[in-house]
Amino acid sequence: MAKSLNMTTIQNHDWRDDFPIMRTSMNGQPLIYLDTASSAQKPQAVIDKMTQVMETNYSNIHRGLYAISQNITEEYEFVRLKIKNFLNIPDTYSIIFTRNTTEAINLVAQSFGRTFLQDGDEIILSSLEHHANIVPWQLLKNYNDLKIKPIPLLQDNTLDIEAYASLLTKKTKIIAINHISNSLGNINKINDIISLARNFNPEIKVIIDGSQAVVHSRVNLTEIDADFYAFTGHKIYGPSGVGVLIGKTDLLNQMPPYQGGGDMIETVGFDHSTYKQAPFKFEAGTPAITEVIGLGAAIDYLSGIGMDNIAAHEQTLLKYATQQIKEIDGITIYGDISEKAAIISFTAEWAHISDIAMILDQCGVAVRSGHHCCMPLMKILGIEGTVRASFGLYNTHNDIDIFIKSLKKAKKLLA
Ligand code: ALA
Repeated sequence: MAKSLNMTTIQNHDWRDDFPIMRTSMNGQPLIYLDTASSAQKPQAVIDKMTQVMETNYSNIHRGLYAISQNITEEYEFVRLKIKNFLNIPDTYSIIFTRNTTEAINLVAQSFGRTFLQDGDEIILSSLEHHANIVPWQLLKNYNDLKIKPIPLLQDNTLDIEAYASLLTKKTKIIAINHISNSLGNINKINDIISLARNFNPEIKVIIDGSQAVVHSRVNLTEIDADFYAFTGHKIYGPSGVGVLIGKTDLLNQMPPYQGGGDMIETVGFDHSTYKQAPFKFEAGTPAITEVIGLGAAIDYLSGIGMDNIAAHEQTLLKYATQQIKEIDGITIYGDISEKAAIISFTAEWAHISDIAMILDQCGVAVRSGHHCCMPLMKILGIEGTVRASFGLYNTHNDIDIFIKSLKKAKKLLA
C-alpha cells in the first residue's frame, strides 16, 4: 500500500494528464496504451527537459572548458547521483551508462565472460529470460565450450527454486536472471536465488535484468546482493538510447574495456593505451547526452510520485483487469499468480493472438502480441505467443473498461 498517498488520492490524481500522447487518438479512437512493458510513454517533464537541453545548453561532455560544456557535464554526471538515490545503490557500486539493457548485458558477457570463463564453465539462466539475457551468453560459446542451463518452471509457471539449487555445480560461473518477467509479469525471488548461489560458491557472479522491475516497483539495491543490475531508460518513462549497468566497482576494475575510443582513456600511444577506472572505462565515445539527462528527468518525475504509489495503482488495475478477463470464456492467462507486476499475458481458444491484437488496434487499444522476445519460454509453454496487456502509471479503470469491451467485441467477431 502507498506510503505517502492514500488510495483515494491515487485514484483522483490523473497522472495521465502529464503525458501528451494520452490526448491523441489511434484509428479514430482515444488511445488506450497497454504496452508499457515494451516501452513506456513520456511525461511532459521529460520532453521539456530534453528540449531545454538541446535549445539552451547542448554541447559535448568531459571535453570543453567553455561554460555550456562545463554545465552540461555537471548535469550529465548528476544523473548518476539521481540513479544512486532512486535505487539506493551502495557506494561500492559504479553506474555505467549504456545504450540499453541489452548493451549492459553484452558488456558483462563480453568483458567479464571472455576474460574469466573457461572451457566447461556453466551459466545458469531462467526459462523466463528475454532474448537479451540469452543471446549474449550464447555468443560466448564462440570463444569457450560453455554450457547454458535454464532454471525450469513449476506448474504455475514460476521458477522451480529446488531445481535451480540442483543446477549449481563447481563449474557454475554466472547466473543471469530477470527480476520481473517481461512476458508473464512474474516477480522472481531473486534474493533466494542470489543467496543460494552465494552459499554454494561466493565466486559465482550474478547479473539481474531489472528492465521491468524498475518501472513497476521500488527497487532497493542495498537489499539485493547482485554483482550487476541492468535497466533501460525507455521503459521507465525516459528516452530510448540510454541504459544503465550498475556493477560492483572492484569487479568492474578487474574487467577489460568492452569498447575502445575517446573519453575512456588516460593515455594513448600507437602501441599501447591506458584506461580510466570504472565507470568511465566502459563509456567509450560521445554518449547519449540529451537522453541521459532525459533519464534524470524521468527519475525526478517518478521520485515525485513515489514508486510505491505507482506500484499500488498498477496492482489495483491488474486485479480489476484480471478479474474481468477471467469472465470471458475460453481465455487462458499465463502467469496467473499473486506475486506479479501489472502484466497480463493470455491466449484465447476462439482466435489467433494476432487477430485479437488487430481488432484491439482498431478499437484504439495498443497491446503487444507474439513471443515478447521470449521464444524459449513460448516453446516451454507450448504456444506460439500471447496477447500481452501491460499497465503503466497513466492507465485508468476506464482504460481497462475499454480494453475489456474491445476484447468482447473481438470474441464476437472472431469466435
Ligand atoms: N522487451 C520489450 C517487451 O517486452 C521489447 O516487449
